[in-house]
Amino acid sequence: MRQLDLFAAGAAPGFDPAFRSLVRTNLAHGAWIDHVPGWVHGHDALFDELERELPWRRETMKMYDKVVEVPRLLSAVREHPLVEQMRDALSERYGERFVYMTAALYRDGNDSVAFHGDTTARDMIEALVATVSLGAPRRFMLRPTEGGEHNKIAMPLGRGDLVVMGGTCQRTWRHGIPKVASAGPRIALMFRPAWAKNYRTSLS
Ligand SMILES: O=C(O)CCC(=O)C(=O)O
Repeated sequence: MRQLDLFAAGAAPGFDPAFRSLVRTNLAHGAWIDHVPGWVHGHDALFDELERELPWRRETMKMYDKVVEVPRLLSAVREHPLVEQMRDALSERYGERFVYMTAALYRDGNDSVAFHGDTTARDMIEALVATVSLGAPRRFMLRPTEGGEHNKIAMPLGRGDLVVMGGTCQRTWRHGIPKVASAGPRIALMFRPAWAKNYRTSLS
């Protein structure tokens, strides 16, 4: 962790441990979303540091009979004092230890993640997933698992926003980041509890 780099890049990053601007939205079917706009301040410096320093890797996935590249870069996050402080604050607030910290880098509008419920969590009655968005905002979309085509919710997330998906959200809703014509880079910093041990981006 290169502390000096953080200060050189602009305002030193930090976050609001009191979650003062938190707004909860109850969705249908027992799902909910907590949104804390601008939870992280100095987010530009944190974005720059993580983009530069994390060991980003490419993954592939099977699509029909082809193996294609996953359209974003992925990394585990370890031994980062500020990210660990965020994890501890989230664990305390939500009463669950967020042991797995991972990151996804959406390099531009071509990078995306399809609608999904997280592996393992989508088979659980309830689960928590917290995401901090750094960099250029992207549209985070939600729709109910069943019949959600005309019932979509869009939230632009970036610049230090925190979102926590809870209740039945992984099972009864699907979430994703669609491709767009043009977008700056964005990092999603994700915090998941012990159930995520088989989640692919947690393993490296
Ligand atoms: O980029 C995001 O905010 C969502 C990422 C996500 O859903 C995932 O990696 O499972």
